[in-house]
Amino acid sequence: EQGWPELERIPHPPRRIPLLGDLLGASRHTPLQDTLRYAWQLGPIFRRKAFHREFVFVWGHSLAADLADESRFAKHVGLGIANLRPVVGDALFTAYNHEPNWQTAHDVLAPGFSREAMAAYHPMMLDVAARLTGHWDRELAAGRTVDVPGDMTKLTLETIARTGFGHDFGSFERDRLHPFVTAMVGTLTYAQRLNSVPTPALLRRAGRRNDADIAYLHRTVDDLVRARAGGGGDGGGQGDLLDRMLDTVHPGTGERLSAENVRRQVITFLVAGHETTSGALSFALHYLARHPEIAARARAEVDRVWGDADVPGYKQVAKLRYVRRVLDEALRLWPTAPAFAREAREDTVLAGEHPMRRGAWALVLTAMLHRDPEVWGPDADRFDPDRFEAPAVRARAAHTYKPFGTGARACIGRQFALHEATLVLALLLRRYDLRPDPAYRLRVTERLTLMPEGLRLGLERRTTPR
Ligand code: MNH
Repeated sequence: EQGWPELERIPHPPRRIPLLGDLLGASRHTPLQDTLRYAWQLGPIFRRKAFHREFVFVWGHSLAADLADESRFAKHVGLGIANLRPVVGDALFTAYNHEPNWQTAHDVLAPGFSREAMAAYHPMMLDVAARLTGHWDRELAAGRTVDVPGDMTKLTLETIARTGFGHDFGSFERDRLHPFVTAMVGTLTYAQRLNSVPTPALLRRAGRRNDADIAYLHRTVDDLVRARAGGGGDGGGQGDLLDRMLDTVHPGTGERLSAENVRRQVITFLVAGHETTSGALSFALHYLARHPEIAARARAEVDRVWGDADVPGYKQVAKLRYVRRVLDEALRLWPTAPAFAREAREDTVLAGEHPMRRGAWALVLTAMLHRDPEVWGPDADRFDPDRFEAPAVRARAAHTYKPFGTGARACIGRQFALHEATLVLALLLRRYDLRPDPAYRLRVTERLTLMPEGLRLGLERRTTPR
């Protein structure tokens, strides 16, 4: 039972192989990019079969807009997300819509993403950014190029750990990844692999390593919580995410988050709060290095808005409209969370054409929606931040740009990510000229998120005008 009574009307790839369905021949390392190739061939809605299950994919803008209708559709927790539940259970990202802890945690944490909270995080974000530029200055002095995705991942992990939980992983002071990151990436990779095998039994060894990874994540977070509860931790007492979770009693229900739920939320924020932002920064830096004229425009804006200030104030970040558009455009071409799933709340008809039963679901392929030629034109593959100038945005149909998902379950960290990434891009543009490796061709790796593989940039310290 697929929940799509007229499934046979939805196009599918020509080659249908028993058991493995359409997945045979697809690389297990790039499932998203394989699906994107099918999308071009098969059109705005299509299906693929794997292990006797049909998966429906949607990317046409009118279909995607209909799925954004919150009265008829909601987030679907399935596939990769459901596989994360052994790690993070009913925390924000992985909660089923009906689980009470979603609303409780959402209400407790929402003020942690308010404008006031963001202003309080701003100086901490500057501190972490200074560790990045310190590292880049040293690489530059040693005549080395920099590892963009690696360093952006260190930056964003340190930022969320510091602002959220007053914790310091010391990422810039180590040669290798912090074991927490290794364990986190391990569980993410395992979750993705679960999607490409018919039964977890085939991954028994990897499953044991996964159990060890999860145990390590739990231990680390429990230490962090204990330190805070004991009054320690260098971010304690200033209303960060951890304080809120430990202290807040929900005003409506009188509920408090359990210790187990807090653990799940901390892991969720450490994961959700860094990979995606790191990818967004990395893609943006790739395009800035490739388009010197765009980098020059962005830098001119930074110089104009920041003036002589050595470091920008909180309000000077939101004024960087063009830098922000560079980021928007990077997230259009490579939305680092490249898809999200929607399910029917009741029996309904998708876009007046495809009947769906209650609970039937589809994946919205954001990465394709963002290149729909009917919305973005025949040059949709071209990097052009001007697409996000206000008149162009106003002229565009609603629900055509969804890097942060949609509806009640959209990204709670959106403003956080945009503030952090805009700030860091601006600091880097102000400090360095970016020199791309002319031989580099963009290759995109997939874990649960997208990242430009092997991207290294040369740097020159900028001398003029400051
Ligand atoms: Mn984030 C949900 C993308 C940064 C914390 N995030 C989502 C969703 C998308 C998304 C898409 C919706 C997924 C779905 O519908 O299943 N998030 C991003 C991107 C960036 C990002 C592209 C950076 C760029 N996210 C962040 C940051 C944080 C964060 C930073 C935390 C500080 N995101 C979350 C959480 C959720 C989420 C928590 C789940 C929200 C909910 O379901 O209530």
